[in-house]
Order: sequence, then C-alpha cells, then structure tokens
Amino acid sequence: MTRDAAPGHDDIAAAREGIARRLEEAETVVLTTHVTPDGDGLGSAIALCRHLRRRGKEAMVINCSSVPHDLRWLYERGEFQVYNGARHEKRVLEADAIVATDIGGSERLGKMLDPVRRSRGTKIVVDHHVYDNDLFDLPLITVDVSSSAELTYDLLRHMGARMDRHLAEPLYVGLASDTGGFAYSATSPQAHRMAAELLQAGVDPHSVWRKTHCQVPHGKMRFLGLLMSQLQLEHDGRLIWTSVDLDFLRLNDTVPRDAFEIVNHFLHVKGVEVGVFFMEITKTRTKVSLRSAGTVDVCRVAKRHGGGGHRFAAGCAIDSMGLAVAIPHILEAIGEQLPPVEPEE
Ligand SMILES: [Mn+2]
Repeated sequence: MTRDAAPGHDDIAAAREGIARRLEEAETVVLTTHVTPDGDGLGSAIALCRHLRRRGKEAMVINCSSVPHDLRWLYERGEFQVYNGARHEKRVLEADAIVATDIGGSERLGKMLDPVRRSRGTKIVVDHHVYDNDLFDLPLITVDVSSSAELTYDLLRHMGARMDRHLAEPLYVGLASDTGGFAYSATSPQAHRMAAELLQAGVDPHSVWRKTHCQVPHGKMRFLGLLMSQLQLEHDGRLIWTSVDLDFLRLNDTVPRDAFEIVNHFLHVKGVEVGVFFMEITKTRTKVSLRSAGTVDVCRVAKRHGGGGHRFAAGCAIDSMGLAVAIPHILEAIGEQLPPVEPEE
C-alpha cells in the first residue's frame, strides 16, 4: 500500500496544509517537545526551527527540561533553551505560534503547560501518539508513521524547505531513534525512503551513530555490567527482572537515569516475554519499568498501579510499597498475564 492510499490521508494532508499556512504567516514561533527530550521530539523541533529561521522568523526551541547529554550535539548555540519563567514566559504568551513535537499528552509539557495554555498563539502539535487533545488548535497526528520526524519531514517538504544536512541530520536522528535503528515494527518502506533521501541530503549515518551512541562513560558501562550480572529469570525464563536500591546507586556513584538503561536489554535475552525493572525511590515508594516482547500487555499492569504507557513499554510508581513488597507483588501480577505454554507435540 502506498502512503497515498493510507486511511485518513485527506485529513492528514489538510492538517499539514493548515499548519504550513499558519507557520508561513507567523513571525514569532516557539517550538517545544516533551519532558526529557528524545531524538525524535528534539530532532523534529530543531529541524522545523532551522527552516523557520531561514524564512526570517524569530524561532527558538524552548523546553521544560534539559536535553540528555548524548543529544546535546544536535543543537547549536542559541537554538535551544531550558524554560525559565522570568526569561521565557512573555515569549511563550506572545508567540504567534507554538509547535509541540512528539508530545504524547499535554501534561508532558511540564512547567510549560500553563504558559502554553494561556498563550495567544496558535497551538500546533506534530505527533505519532494518540491522546485526548485538550490544548492544540492545529493537530497533525497519526499513528501510521514511524516517528514525529517522518511527519515533520513531510511538513517541511510541503513548506518547500531546502533539505540540506542542517535540516536532514536532526530529522535522521528522530527517524533512527524511533525505529530503533530501522529495527522496530514501525520501520516501513516509507521510513527507509525517507532515510535514503536524508542521506542524499548529506547525512552521514556512521557519524550520527558515533555521536549519539558511542558516548557511554566507562563508569556507566561498568555499572550496567553489574546490573546485567544480577538479572533474575522466573517462569521458565519467560520473565526477567532486576532491582536497584538507593544504597547500590550511592555505592556505585551513579544516577537513576543510568540504571534505567537496563530495560533496553531485557528483550535481547532469548525466551524472555516480559522484563521488569524495580527502582527504589524511597523506602516506601518504588518505580517499576515494564517491557514486553509482544504477548503480554504490560500497560494493563502499569495502569492498575497508577501508571501508563504503551502496550509493550509501560511504567508506574507505586506508593506505599518498598522494594521488598513491590517485587513479589508485581512479579505475581505479571505471572498471571503470561499465556499458558503451548504443550509440545
Ligand atoms: Mn516519537
């Protein structure tokens, strides 16, 4: 099926046209993405920002939280700032347009939600997550794409953007990160076509990979190794888990964010259907991160404990349960969700 035959194509085309027209009129634009930006959200915002600046607009990416270290090379001086009420509130309130990319729910604007809500500007969103939209005037949302970068790329081409390395590189980072380096199920022929065009525009995939992925500090790699060596298997190897308490973090001089990386490795283990990571927040509060290989809907378990996410990647923070209580509690809940093993012939 070609993209043109995809359901809702007319709606998407109309949304794209409406946004292009609005951005063409606007003189001041604030771009933003979700709390703890990722390659897709930030890459999309930076690419759009660069095009708008070329069109003579006053554009800037402003976000509620800072950018993780491995993505800081993506923006140049003056393109990105962390939101600070005293410095940025007026700018947000008086912008002609605000564009949120990859946001996945208005509350993920963090401390920018309130000023964005009160802004007189047209509120635009470019996203591939679905949620109740209570904020944006012009949504460009479909789940039928690999990434927000793919939607942004189509929007930029529609706006007649000159696709050189300056625009193509952040878009490529978004595309590569949301397809897991062209491996996840969202990887479509269109995603590969887009990648080919971005390479033609000057992106060097090897250098992008080096800059993004080959920057792990030795201490963090060593810490991940320690965590790996502690992985536990249950239910005949179909459930894998581990936990980290505050003492362990302190002892290894590391931060929670480094520990959470372990969840990306759970599903590499042969036979694993669900992975669970437990992190002690306090003696009576535990954060739980869940990953599923596709049979178990881990979001259901997360939701039952006040969390959420996607079917195959979800999480929650459980109040009133320390690690010792949360671990057996959640493992039992997951165990109940595992489908019975097919008897061998
Ligand atoms: Mn995304």
